[in-house]
Amino acid sequence: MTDDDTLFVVTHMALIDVDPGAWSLQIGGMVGNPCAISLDRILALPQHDVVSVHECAGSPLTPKEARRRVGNVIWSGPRLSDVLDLCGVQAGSSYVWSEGLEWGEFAGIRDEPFVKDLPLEKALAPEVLLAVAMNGKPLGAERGGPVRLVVPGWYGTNSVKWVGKITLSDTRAPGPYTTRFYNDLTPAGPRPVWAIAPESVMVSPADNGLVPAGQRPDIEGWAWADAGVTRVEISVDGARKWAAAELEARRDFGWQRFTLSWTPAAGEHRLSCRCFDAQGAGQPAASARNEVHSIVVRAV
Ligand SMILES: Nc1nc2c(c(=O)[nH]1)N[C@H]1C(S)=C(S)[C@@H](COP(=O)(O)O)O[C@H]1N2
Ligand SMILES: [Mo]
Repeated sequence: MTDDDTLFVVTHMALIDVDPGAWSLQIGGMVGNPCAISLDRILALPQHDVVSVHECAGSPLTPKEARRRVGNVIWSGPRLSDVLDLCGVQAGSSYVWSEGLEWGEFAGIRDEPFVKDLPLEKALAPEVLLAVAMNGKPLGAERGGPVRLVVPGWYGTNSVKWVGKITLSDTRAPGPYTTRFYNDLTPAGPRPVWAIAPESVMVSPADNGLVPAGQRPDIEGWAWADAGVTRVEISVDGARKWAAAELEARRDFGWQRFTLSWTPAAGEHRLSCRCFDAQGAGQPAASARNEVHSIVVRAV
């Protein structure tokens, strides 16, 4: 699990400090009963814990760059579906828009709130929370408190901090963060940056680190994917031969530890790892946010 202190903090426009006493969540659009929900009502609903990997998809201006800002945390709060039930979702609605309370400028765009959207099916999934706590502590201001959306299994950009407004709609949200940014170009057309693609990173040994020659140091790391990871492979010869690593089971939507022992000869070695998810999808070799991770180590 990743500490709040070591987890990355990202915002496009501004960090804000929201007064919990003054906060309320406006829910409108295609609902039977538009309403404002206070923090007390959020806290009175059944609370759930979900372990989840939390990963930034990287800058929307350079979407193919691997940034690997990632951690693994426990979110707590009521299910978004329980909160939406208070307002009665109308038949025919198919997207849930969520909006942050902050204002500012990003990439030359001004006067546009941070609005994201989720297909209704994902929004109603049991893992999607209006989180009030992370790692057992109330959400701090930088983390998006008092209440933020969390969408386990999907990139961090979908987990709207300082959420103040939720709108049910039969279309995707029209703002820059859903239309202009956060759409990957694929042969089949633009694809929203939603579910996390398979990814793996080695954390030990360290890149450019030293390992003892002739002994059996473990190669260790983390692998994750929205669909769950079923196989991790490691190469110790510059991505020519691959061996299957040992892989731990997933807890909720968390990342999974992998390990492999090897006996390096003295000299320099290029190590790479790659993983495959439950649907057989793997990682691109290059030019992708989830490209194969490689490191160089020297055995002495
Ligand atoms: N209101 C709001 N929510 C937001 C953002 C933002 O700019 N404004 N950035 C998103 C992005 S891109 C990421 S990666 C995560 C980062 O969450 P963290 O700072 O808690 O790690 O918040 C998401 N939620
Ligand atoms: Mo992000």
